Amino acid sequence: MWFLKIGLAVMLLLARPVWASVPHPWQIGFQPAASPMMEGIAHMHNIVLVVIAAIALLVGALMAYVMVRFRASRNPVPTKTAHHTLLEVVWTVIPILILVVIAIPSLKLLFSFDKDQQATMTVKAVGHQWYWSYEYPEKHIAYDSYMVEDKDLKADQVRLLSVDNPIIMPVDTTVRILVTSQDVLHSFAVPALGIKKDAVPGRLNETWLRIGKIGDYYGQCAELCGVKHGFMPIHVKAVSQTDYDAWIQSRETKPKEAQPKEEQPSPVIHPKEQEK
Ligand SMILES: [Cu+2]
Repeated sequence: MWFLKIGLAVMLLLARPVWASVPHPWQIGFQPAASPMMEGIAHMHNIVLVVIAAIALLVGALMAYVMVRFRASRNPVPTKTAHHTLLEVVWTVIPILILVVIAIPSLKLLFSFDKDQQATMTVKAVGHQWYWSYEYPEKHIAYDSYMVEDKDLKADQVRLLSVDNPIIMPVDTTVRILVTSQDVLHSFAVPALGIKKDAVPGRLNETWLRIGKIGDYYGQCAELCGVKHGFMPIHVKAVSQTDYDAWIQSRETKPKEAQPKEEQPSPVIHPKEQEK
């Protein structure tokens, strides 16, 4: 069993204490899934991959057969057949059935990304040219999040992906995510969490998130939004509930000026009063 021991030792060496979801050189495939949504996407991807591989093999084999079997030297007098009703019905109906089989789990997955009524907290992400700002409406916390420049990069930070103020989220908690923009179209995308939601000025898009393991998850703006589009990364820091509570407390004890001002409700004018 020596090979098992070596295998285990290699795995332990490669294992990192904290999960960091970043792209790697020569990576193929997705970043490891860290949310139910991304697990669903990876699963769907695997199903479709099998289907398309089978179709490509079948069509490739048929083409090869036709090219060899009906080549000019082997088949000098070609048949004049132009229609074959049964064959035409079969090659129309089978692809439709395949599409229906793909569409059912695909739509189910798509609908599951929508609102989650069981969300216990809310985080709002607002896109700006060119940074993100985050709000925790229930806790009256709001702050901006800028990319760390190359010259300021610390050893544990990732170039073009680390930010000064990440989003802090507790693990195993269903979080409602609201996404909007203050200027142009942006898109809030974090691959390992399976999230990509357009940030549209004047519109509030909603989705949800439930992170399974503690770690750092990186994403980027996924909608071409101007010259610094590639320099407004997203860093989601998933922490334990205790660490999250401690972070909330540390934010709440900050001086009042640092917190966003409560918006003054605009006076409501009754339509009848307006007519007078
Ligand atoms: Cu953007």
